[in-house]
Amino acid sequence: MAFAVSDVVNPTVSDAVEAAEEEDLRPWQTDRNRAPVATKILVAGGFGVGKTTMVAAVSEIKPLETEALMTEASVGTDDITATPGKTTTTVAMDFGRITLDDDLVLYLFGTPGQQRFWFMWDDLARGAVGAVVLADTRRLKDCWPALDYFESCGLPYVVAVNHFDGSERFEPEDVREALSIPPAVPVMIMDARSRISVIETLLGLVGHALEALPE
Ligand SMILES: Nc1nc2c(ncn2[C@@H]2O[C@H](COP(=O)(O)OP(=O)(O)OP(=O)(O)O)[C@@H](O)[C@H]2O)c(=O)[nH]1
Ligand SMILES: [Mg+2]
Repeated sequence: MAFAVSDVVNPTVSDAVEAAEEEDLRPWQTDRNRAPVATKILVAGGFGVGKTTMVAAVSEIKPLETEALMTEASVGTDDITATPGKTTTTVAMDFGRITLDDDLVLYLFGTPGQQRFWFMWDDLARGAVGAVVLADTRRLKDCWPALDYFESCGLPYVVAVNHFDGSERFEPEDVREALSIPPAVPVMIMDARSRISVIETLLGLVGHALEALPE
């Protein structure tokens, strides 16, 4: 019996410890003299390009994910040939947070990839300082709607090329040319699964957004 109880209790305790470790308080949360700059960043791009993966890879809090299982109803609508292992999709948004330096806090909002949820973009974009548009070189045109959207609303953005295993590698300048991305917009290679790689992209976006600010 005791054995059975410890079986149940142990995972709960370790889960709590893990959660506490994950959600360690940052200096800006404990020091009243600090006034961190809080910024909202969007993570956008086509269906299954790695938006949820990117937010989860970098978030210092347990990310909010709104994943729903994909059913047969999505066959013919959502193309999973490039990501055959994909069984879920984001139906509202992803949410995560990262403290970049002690006084710069980024709140990351991942958009839903399926076209039928694009009506949410206006709400998600409100108040954002910039966006990361993820691109998969096997399906570059999937990121056109996101590029058009940020171009038309004037929100600073960077393009992050998320190379999937087995896909052909391209240089950032090749992707820029293929997508006709303006010279001022940074194009970077990123691995959405790697925290360091995602942080590099976010730093690039913050720098680009600061440059875009009026003097
Ligand atoms: N090999 C590889 N797989 C990746 C990479 N990024 C994401 N994946 C996988 O690709 C699949 C899709 O990733 P998601 O993060 O769910 O993509 P998403 O853009 O959030 O998808 P939607 O919300 O449905 O539009 C998952 O199975 C990930 O594990 C990557 O850089 N390399
Ligand atoms: Mg997602």
